[in-house]
Amino acid sequence: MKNILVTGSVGQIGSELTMELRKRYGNDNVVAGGRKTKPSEKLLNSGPFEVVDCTDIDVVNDVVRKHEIDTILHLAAILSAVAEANPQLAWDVNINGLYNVLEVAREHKCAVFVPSSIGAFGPSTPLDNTPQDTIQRPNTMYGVTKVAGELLCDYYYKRFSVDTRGVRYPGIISNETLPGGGTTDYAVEIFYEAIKNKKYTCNLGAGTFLDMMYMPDAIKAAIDLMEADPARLKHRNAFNVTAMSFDPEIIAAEIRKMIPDFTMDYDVDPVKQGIADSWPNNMDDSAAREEWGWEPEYTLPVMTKDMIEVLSKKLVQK
Ligand code: AKB
Repeated sequence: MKNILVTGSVGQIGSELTMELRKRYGNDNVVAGGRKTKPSEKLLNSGPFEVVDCTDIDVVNDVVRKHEIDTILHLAAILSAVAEANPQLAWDVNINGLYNVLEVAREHKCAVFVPSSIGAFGPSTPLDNTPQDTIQRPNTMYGVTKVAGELLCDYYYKRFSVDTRGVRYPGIISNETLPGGGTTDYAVEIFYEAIKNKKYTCNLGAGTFLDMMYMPDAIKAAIDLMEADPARLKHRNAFNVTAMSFDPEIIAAEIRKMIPDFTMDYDVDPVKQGIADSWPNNMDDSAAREEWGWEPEYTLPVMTKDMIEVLSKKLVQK
């Protein structure tokens, strides 16, 4: 990776991944691509920024040519809850946008990282210890676009030798940029509300187990996979990766260890609950461990402590 483009660099993962890539590969060598949302000062001032709407292939092509990009980390996507509210938009961004990026990558011989998600699974998938290779019949537009995206990336690798790689991210917990319209967002919101108001109303019910990961591990997964020896990769796209699995009760109890008077009640969102119920409770990520040495650093207690410490300082400063 020498000259890198990150699409969706203003989003939850993109904003932190771009900064880490700039630290490792040089500020000027990492182009932050973003669409509507205003980029942070940090992102704007630390390196090149380009307005990139991935649904416009000419724009993607121009930016890749202008900056002599050899690697694209394609983070621009519509998340699960927004995708259910606007399936046409989700198809356009998640499928047509990905197709454009892959076509440009084919022409310019770029490597491409594309995140898939636990959303690529569905109700007929084995939901416990979900295997790497298993039934994928999602019943959400987000899931449909994620499975199609995994297959498209495999196709571009086999047919055109585009170096495509990807992971199936679980819910990502972070303290820098808020997630934008996912089903797992509660696991971030709970920290903000616990610190600000000592109470939280959860939109997923007790007993809803989902895989989760702290942002530093999510960044590590992307970079480690892109740096991995290609000869060892049997799966390439869509590696299961996870760091922890919990339900709302378990994370609330963990937060209570540091904020003892924190309380939580429930107002379940039926759409989000339906989506969450169709996703794995916990995935088997042994293929990622074997093929490129994946190993998360953050457990639930370590992540919770760090989230509360970082956010407490950040929210006081505001
Ligand atoms: C979402 O909830 O939509 C995302 C995801 C798990 O892909 N966070």
